[in-house]
Amino acid sequence: MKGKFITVEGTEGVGKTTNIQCIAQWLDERGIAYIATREPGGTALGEKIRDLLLDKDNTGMAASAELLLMFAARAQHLEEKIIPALEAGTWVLCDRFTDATYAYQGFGRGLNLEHIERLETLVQGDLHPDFTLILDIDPELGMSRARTRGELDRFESEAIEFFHRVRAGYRERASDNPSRYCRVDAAAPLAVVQQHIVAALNTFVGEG
Ligand code: T5A
Repeated sequence: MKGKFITVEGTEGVGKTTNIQCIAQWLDERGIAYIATREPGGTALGEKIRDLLLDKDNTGMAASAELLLMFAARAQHLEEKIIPALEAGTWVLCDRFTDATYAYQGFGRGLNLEHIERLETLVQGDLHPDFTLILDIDPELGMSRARTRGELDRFESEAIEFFHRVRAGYRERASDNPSRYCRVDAAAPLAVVQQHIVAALNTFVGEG
């Protein structure tokens, strides 16, 4: 792929949306062409699937149905948006990707990680992000930030123990593959968080 694929991950209210703006600015300053997108979502079909996934009326959704919907949205996203952009040399900046599936459906819901790996191979082949920023925060603090934005969605309505498992999943993935992941303490003041993010990006492109 000619473009680079950057993903941003973390538990609820960790500051992904806020810090994606910082990464977008870093790309703009270098004149790098990019698209910003998100999962679940990113395409018309994917956004409809997102609505189903986040709708808290869907309380009875089976964990395996949730997993398959995540990958259905991802398959569309890859074919319609991500792969064409990367092939054209455009960078892709994505708010969540498959690490979220391992963390939420694998570690959070307790689904078999090998099953997730098989779906990942089926849907992505050997395409993986080049750089993944994991914003790490105590879920209690993240949820207190998320609550300030209003009504909670189906995931945000989970018990706090769920998010502790999700966080542990992200940490494990980051420590297993330090060359792809950068874990940043997202409880720090925003300016400090963004200094770390810029330093990590500079290192990623060999400017650090
Ligand atoms: N999901 C997703 C899965 O289960 N499996 C999958 O495979 C995928 C792809 C939707 C849900 O889907 C699940 C996970 C999610 O539950 P989402 O909408 O991306 O995904 O998830 P949210 O975590 O809900 O995203 P949000 O946009 O709601 O939260 P953000 O973007 O992390 O947080 P943000 O930037 O809005 O910040 C929250 C507040 O904190 C402040 C901000 O100003 C804002 O008010 N803030 C800070 N305050 C102080 N200090 C800092 N350092 C701060 N950083 C931010």
